Order: sequence, then C-alpha cells, then structure tokens
Amino acid sequence: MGTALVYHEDMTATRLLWDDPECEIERPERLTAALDRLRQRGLEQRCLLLSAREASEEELGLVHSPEYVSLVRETQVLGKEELQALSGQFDAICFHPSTFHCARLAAGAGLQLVDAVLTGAVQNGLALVRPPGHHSQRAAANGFCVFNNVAIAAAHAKQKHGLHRILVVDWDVHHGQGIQYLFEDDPSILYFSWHRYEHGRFWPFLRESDADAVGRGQGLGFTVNLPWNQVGMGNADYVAAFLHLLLPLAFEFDPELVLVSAGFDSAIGDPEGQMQATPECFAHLTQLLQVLAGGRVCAVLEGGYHLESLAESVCMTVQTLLGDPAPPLSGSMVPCQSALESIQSARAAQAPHWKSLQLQEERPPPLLPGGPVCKGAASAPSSLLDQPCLCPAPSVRTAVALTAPDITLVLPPDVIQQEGSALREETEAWARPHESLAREEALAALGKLLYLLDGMLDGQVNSGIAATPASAAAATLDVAIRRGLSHGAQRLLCVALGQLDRPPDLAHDGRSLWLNIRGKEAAALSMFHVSTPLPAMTGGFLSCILGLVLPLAYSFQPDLVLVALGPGHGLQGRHAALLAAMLRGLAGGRVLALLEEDSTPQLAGILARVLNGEAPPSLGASSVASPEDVRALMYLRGQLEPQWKMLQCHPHLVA
Ligand code: X5A
Ligand code: ZN
Repeated sequence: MGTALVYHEDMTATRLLWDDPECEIERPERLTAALDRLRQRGLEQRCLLLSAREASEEELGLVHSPEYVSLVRETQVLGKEELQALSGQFDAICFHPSTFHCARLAAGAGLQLVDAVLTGAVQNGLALVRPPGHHSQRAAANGFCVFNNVAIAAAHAKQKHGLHRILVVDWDVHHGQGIQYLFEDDPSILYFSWHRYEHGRFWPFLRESDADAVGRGQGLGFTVNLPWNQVGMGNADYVAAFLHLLLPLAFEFDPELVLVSAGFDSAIGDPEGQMQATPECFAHLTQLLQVLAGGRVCAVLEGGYHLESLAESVCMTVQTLLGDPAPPLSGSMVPCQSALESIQSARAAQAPHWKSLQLQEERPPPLLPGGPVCKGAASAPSSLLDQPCLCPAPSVRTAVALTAPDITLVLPPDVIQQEGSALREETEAWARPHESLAREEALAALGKLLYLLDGMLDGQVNSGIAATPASAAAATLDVAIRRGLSHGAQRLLCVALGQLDRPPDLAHDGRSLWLNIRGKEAAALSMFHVSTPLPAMTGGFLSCILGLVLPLAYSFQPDLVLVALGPGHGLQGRHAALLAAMLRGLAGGRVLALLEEDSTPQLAGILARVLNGEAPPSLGASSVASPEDVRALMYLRGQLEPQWKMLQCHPHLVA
C-alpha cells in the first residue's frame, strides 16, 4: 500500500546565529544527510513523496496555548540580539527568524503523514523534520523543540479521524517530557519512552522521567518510562525492552495507530546518547511495531546528531517501512545487567495497570552469580557505519510453491507462484529413507519445496511457502532441515506447530534449534529442543511469542527459519500471520513456511502476504493468558534462561 516520505527543504533554513555549544549539534545538515542517503540507496524513489505544509495556528492550538503560539510567531521579526535574549528564557533553545515557519512545517508534516495513513493513501511513512518536537510543552520551547510535532499529530488523529487508541513510541535517547506532560491523564494515548537517565544525572534531569512515573488520573498506566541508567545500551538491550515491556502492553492496548518519535540519537556514535545500538536495530524496532495497528506506523524525526549514524538509521527505518526484511543484528544478543534492572523496574511499576504483566511478575528471579555488564560507551568508527548492508537483496522477495497452483489465491503482483521442481532423481534420493514420502503426491510436493529452499539458500528468493500432504509433513520437514544444514545454513531455527516430532537422527550439534508448539506439556529436553503447549487464548499465544519464541530466536541468531504448520496445529489464521510476521525479523527474513496441502487458500494467502512484508491483521482486544499457559511459559523460561539470555527480563541477584 506504500510508504510516504514527508519533507520540505525550507526546514533546513533554521540555524544557529551565535555561539552555543549546546545547540550547535542540531544542524541543517541533519536533514540533507538523511535525504541524500535515502536517494543514494534508491529508497526515496520507492516512497510517495509529500511536500510538507505548514500547520495552521488552530492545529498548533491542539496542544499549545495561544499566547505561546503568538510568542513564537513574533520571533520572525526579531533581530539577533532579541532572539538570543528570548532563547535564554528557555532550556536548550536557539531561535532563528525562520523558526516559526520551519516549526509550522515540521508540525504540518506530521499532520500530513497521519492524514495520508488514516485515509488509506499509504500504509505508513516517515516525516523528516526540523526542529524536533518531543520536548516542547503547552507554553514552552525546550531541548531544540518548538512545537510538539508528534503530540499535535496524535491530538489531530483523535479529533479529525475519531481515533480512540494511539500508541506513541519515543525511541529518541532523551525523555520526551513534553509528550508525557501533554497526555499524562489521557488513557487514549499510550506514551512509551526509553531514555538516557543515569539516575537523574542526564538532561533534562527530571524526577518524572523515572520508571515510577506512570501517568495520573484516568491516564494511570498510560505513561511508560524506561530509564537507562548506563550508557552503552545496544541491540540486545533495545530488543529486550520491546519484547518484555513495550510489546506486551502495546498488544493489550490494541492501538489504532502507532506514532514514533523517531530520534536516532539512541544509535551508535551519537554524542548525546553514547549508546551502542547499530542502525540495523532500527529496522528491527520498526518491524516489531509494524505488527500493531494493522501496520499503520507514522515515524517523525526527533533527534540524531551523528550524521553518518543518523543517515544510516533513517535508511533502515524507511527500508523496513517499505516492507524489506530487517538485516540480521550483529553482536552477541545478551542484554546487560543495568538494562535488565531498568526493564524489571518498569515492568514492576506498570504491573498494577496491565493484565499481561500481572501473572508473570510473581516469580522470583533465579539466583546466579553476576552476569555481563554493559560495554562502555565507544564512538563509532565511521568505517564501521560506511559499509553497505552485506546482504544483497534477493531478486524475489517471496515465492509460493504450492503443489496445485491455486487460482483462488489472492497474491500481490510481486509474489511469484513457483513452477519449478528439484530434479526427480535428487528428490527421490532425499525421500528414500522416509516411507511417507514414497507416494507420488508427497514426492511432487517435496520436489517443489527443495527447489524453493535452494532458491532461498542461493539468495535468489528471500522467503516462501510450500505445502505437503499431512501424512508426509514430518518427513518433509526432516528433509528440509537436513537439506538446509548441508547447503549453507549455519544455524537453523525450526518452529513446528502441531503433531511434529523432532527428527530422531537430527544431530545435537547446536546448529539447529527445534521449538515445538503442540499441546503436550512444557519441556526443555535440551537447550536446542524445546516443546511447549499450544496456548488456548490470544493472550497466551502473544506471551508465548514475545516471552519465549522471539527471545529464543533472537538469542540463537539463525540464518534460516522454517515454520511448519503440521497436523492438528489448530492455529487461527491471524495467529499464524502474526507468528510469521514476527519470525521475519530473524535470518534477514529468510523464512520458509510449510503448510498442509489441504490448508485453506486464505491461510496460504495471508502467510504469503505477511512474509512479503505486508502487515498482519491486528488481533483486536486480546484475552489474557490462562493460568496454565502462564505456568508453562514461566517453567520453560526458568529452564532456558541461563542459556538463552534474551529470555531474561529480571537482573541476576548477586549473593
Ligand atoms: C530532540 C533532542 C535534545 C536536547 C539536548 C539538550 N533534543 N542538551 O534530541
Ligand atoms: Zn534526543
């Protein structure tokens, strides 16, 4: 459905007119660097370009006082000395004669983006703006921010489009206290912010940036603060925060729209943030948000002061909004102790307000000697950021290799219906050990699957779906695993739903991780062989994905994912779609889904579209997990946490 890119070059006009070491990092080049890189990568060309308009004074009045709007309007005619004097009345603000025009364009860009998404003109988008917005308040400019672009967009989405639930995700490294103040008693806006805090010793030095600020009145529980108390937070810390804190609440909230205060000063190399997350991490954060609100995601630029890191992170965000799979994350996926402490304290502060956190909070953390500590802050060598993404985009994003090409299958034009099959002799050789693959239909299906799998291993195809007769599902999966491992996959994740047992002669060499979701009891037979019951309710299914499947998968870092819906999987289409959409974050999106031949065309269609980058349908208001589901999950997490560190959401207690 498309991605909008909203911009206007006039927003490069505002600049620093006098010496001010605090303000000098917020430069016009921030926008041009990001835009140039988008062009260079061919990403701008794939977007619907919208020229930003100015927000009207009435629209600014959605969150700002008329007196404040007048004050900013009047800066247009002030001279340098007067501008400097007025700027001094605010914290980290430097006005320019063009500030009013630029700030109205920045707010207008957010409005245009929301209108484009909510009218269905596009699925999602990014507004590249200056000045940023999230620090600005009802009657105050603050922290380079003049009008609160994202807050205005949220108020507009409520007022003009009648929305009732909007999620605002502020991944900028500073606390967007302006957004918090504007909506702290409003339960229709769930505001999440992580930020460098250092126990209150980092700007803006506010007590109310801590995890125990959770909103007030009707809005209790709708402000979620995750303070980082050390610098150096990296990919594992950010992904853990999403899996264990933001996403459980976000699914329970069930937003109709996601707004992102997209600051990239939380990326590696940034002088303000001093964090370590690589640009690819923003592809993952974006992809994780795209499973909400039917994929209606509007990102609006906030901070980001290391031009190279900013440009690269913006590209990662746009690329993901366009539906490209996220590049694999680099580095060991182990959250640091300080991050776990922060995540745990935010979960504890939110638990009274969110059902999805309640049952899970009862367990005491396991007692183990000290865990890894945060790597100190390091600056990003620009050579590290320079290298283009190492995974060349496959020519086909998604291929469908069903046995009988189905004319009732509704597929987007870029999804290929694969005709080819592997050579007969080769297929027979792979099938030979399996009785269930002797039948002609099973052999034909296997031939198609092998052809698809080879295309994926060769890098021609990114993802795909294949089918098999139910009686041959286990054997076909066995062949797919062995073929994958012998033809280039280093680590293979297999998520098997329903009656599918781990192939008995599959080597226990750590190259495959087998996760069976099937309705028997919970068991971790080894760290590479996990079985869990099929959760009964949507809430249980979500906790299973967020609390078990994805943490295991992100820890394992597979380069190929097989997901098999076997006999008796009992999965609803929307649940299967969500699982596929989220597994797409692994292995650069190299995901092969194996279905039973008599699956409905609807199931095959929705899986193909999701693997191709379409948003899964939203699950709606979710039921809670049953106590049995929670117990099974807690048991498995306790067993597996020492090995798979992304499962942790409690810090270790050091005796
Ligand atoms: C939008 C943003 C940061 C202000 C820092 C002031 N503002 N020291 O990143
Ligand atoms: Zn910032």
